[in-house]
Amino acid sequence: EGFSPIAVNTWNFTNATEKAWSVLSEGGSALDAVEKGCTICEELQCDGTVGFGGSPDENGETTLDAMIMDGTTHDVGAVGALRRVKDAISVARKVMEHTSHTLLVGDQATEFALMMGFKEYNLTTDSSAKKFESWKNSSCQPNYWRNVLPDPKTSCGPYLPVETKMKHYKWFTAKEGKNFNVKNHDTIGMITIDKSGHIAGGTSTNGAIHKVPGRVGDSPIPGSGVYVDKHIGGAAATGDGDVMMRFMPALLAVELMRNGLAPDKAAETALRQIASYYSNFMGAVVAVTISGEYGAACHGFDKFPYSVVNSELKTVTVMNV
Ligand code: SD4
Repeated sequence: EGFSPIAVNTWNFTNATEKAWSVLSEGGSALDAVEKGCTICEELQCDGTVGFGGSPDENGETTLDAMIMDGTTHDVGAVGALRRVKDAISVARKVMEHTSHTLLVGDQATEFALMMGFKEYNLTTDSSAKKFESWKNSSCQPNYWRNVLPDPKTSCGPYLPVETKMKHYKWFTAKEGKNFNVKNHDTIGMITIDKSGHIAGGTSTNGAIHKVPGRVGDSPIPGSGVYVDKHIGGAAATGDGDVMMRFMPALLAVELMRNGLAPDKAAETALRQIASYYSNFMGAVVAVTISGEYGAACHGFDKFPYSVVNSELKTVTVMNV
């Protein structure tokens, strides 16, 4: 039984799709395709939201989340809040291949990466330093705190380093506070299927801009950022990860396809589930069946472009939903 290779990823990150396709069309594996494809986005700093030099946290540091999943073995490797190493999805693959763990985080993920031969870099660039400075100097910074002084309604206030917040902020237990988030939501999430029918999923992101240091998003969480099952297909999610990871939309989309839903309907239903609790969340899901049907849905975005290539399309094509 022949499978027809396909690569699908979130957003119009076509260089990544192109790279994955070049691996697949040379007979390479789904895992290599997804790793190499996502790596391209890490190198190109796709939209400033993948790779080094993007989304500085409240201390100005860029940290990375990434995951890789092998749909044939159901093996997963992931890193969360990876510091000072650029190659997030490749480190995730080493976690999968050289440990029996699923997720390593923070400084110790960095130590693991260095042990595996990856190089240490400062992930700050002129551009991320500028974003941090202008956020710090604005009178009302969008941020992710809630129920906290000085203004519990918006969490607006003068910039304070996190240590100072810990000492001097007053914490509310009431649910009156509302966080005032920035919207920067451009993770790469990719599904690949190779000619032997192996399916793989990958994600890579620098997360949410101005996040509280230590924050890990949905992208390195299996079932949330991406999920693949050799019998059914795969799905990947992008968007407001703090909310989305509470619903495991990638897992849900795959399970809905198992029950016979088409990929676009499965994606839409997974997002509806989230919207029933968080009507204002922003997010999108792409989904693919093991036989190569694909589709996507979004919520809260005007439109959501995603990139696809298979042997019918021949060239990488951007679809819009
Ligand atoms: C996160 N989901 O860390 C990621 C951010 C993102 O498109 O861009 N998603 O919440």
